[in-house]
Amino acid sequence: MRVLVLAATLAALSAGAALAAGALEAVPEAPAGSTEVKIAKMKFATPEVRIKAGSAVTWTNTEALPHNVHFKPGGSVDKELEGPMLRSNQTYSVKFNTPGTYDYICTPHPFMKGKVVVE
Ligand SMILES: [Cu+2]
Repeated sequence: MRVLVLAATLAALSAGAALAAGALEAVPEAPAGSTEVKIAKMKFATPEVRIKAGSAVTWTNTEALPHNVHFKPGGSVDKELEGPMLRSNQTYSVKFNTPGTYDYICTPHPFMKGKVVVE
């Protein structure tokens, strides 16, 4: 019985941790199975990607002009996330914990738009 109570407590704690992490979070490295979106010619080459909750998207800037990925609050975005400017061949990864639709732009080029649909 004590083991069961402990297991339930641990489950509750990890659920709390997932909530604390928010709907989306930057991760330091591209996790295995991360979906890649290339940035080229002032565009997100795959403007809409579909992933499963708990997986990640990794953006790679393939051109000399710096770009970033910027999620503003609204829709499924519960907290603003503005990625660093990426130089050529730099990457940025975001993990999506909650199903929903996440729109983003590039901060200096707001006409660059993309969307991550999390199922
Ligand atoms: Cu840009």
